[in-house]
Amino acid sequence: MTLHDLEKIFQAKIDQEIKIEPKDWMPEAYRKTNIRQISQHAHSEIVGMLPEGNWISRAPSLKRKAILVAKVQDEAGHGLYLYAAAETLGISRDQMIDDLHSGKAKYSSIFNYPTLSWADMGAIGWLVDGAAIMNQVMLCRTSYGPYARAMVRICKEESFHQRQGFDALLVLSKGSEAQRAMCQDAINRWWWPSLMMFGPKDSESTNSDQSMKWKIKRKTNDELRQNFVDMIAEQIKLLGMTLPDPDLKWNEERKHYDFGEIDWTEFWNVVKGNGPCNKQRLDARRKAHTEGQWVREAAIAYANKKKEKSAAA
Ligand code: BYC
Repeated sequence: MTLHDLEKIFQAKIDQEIKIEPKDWMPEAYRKTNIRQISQHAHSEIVGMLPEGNWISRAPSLKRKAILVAKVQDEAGHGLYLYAAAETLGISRDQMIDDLHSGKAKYSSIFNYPTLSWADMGAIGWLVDGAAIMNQVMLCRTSYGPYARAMVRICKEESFHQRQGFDALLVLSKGSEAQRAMCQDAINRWWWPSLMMFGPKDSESTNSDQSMKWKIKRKTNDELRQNFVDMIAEQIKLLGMTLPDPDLKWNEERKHYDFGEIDWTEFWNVVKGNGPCNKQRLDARRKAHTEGQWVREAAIAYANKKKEKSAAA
């Protein structure tokens, strides 16, 4: 069979909604783009633990602390499912971690912003997890089987994350003047970076066309961003707060909200490593990896001992 035939069979499978599994033939570029996206997604989950981890010791009540600990642990779990899904494509966990630490692999721009107040925990849950779910619901139907299956479980947990974020903000929005101001300030700071999570405009998105043909992505960056704006523009009314965009307005003709221009210079600056917290985030990941070396060594030694014991029995 020629390469052309194999590619035709592969695309026919995708068109018939048959999932691609690890041992199936796939074009090298399909393998590569899945490794790129899934590993970047895994890195985002792990780096995403840092801004929220910052507030665990300062949560305002036992209840909020328990919720936040559970959420941050969930993010670690998501990272693990996703690293495992990427490993089925033939890349090792070590390689992926090295690529993150060396700055070769990207992770979501959103996690390079600081968490300045307790209200940021609410804004992250509501806006950041809200944006993440919008994108991830579509990924439950992505064409690569292991990625799609990982996403189903992740999405269930993300809905809880978004809900707890909205709930935290709702309480603040009904509180004192200072609490309301803190809530509005967090929304103001997280709104535009949340819109950037969906990636560059479709006209600038280098991977979208091919990823849509392969059904890795099912909706474009701009489509998902618009869906997110439409959802949040309604939900904010329940909080009695505002979004920091004077151009946000319902467009009766389009049946969507119009919104202002994103600062793309800021987006690319953060993606290229020059955001407010890029250095701090990578330093924290590298430090955790170095300090966890003994745990990995101990786990390997224990596994070897167990293997020797069962071989001797
Ligand atoms: N940040 O061609 P494009 C979470 C890069 S974590 C940084 O449109 P694509 C959570 C892009 O990689 C949720 N880089 O790319 C965790 C590409 O560069 P390369 C994270 C970005 O892949 C803890 C270039 O720009 N979600 O939920 O077709 C606590 C051109 O872009 C960004 C995922 O990772 C960005 N925002 O589409 C709370 C979802 N955007 O790689 C919450 C999985 C773009 O060619 N990923 N770039 O060098 C995706 O769905 C897609 O990769 C994207 C981008 C929609 C993000």
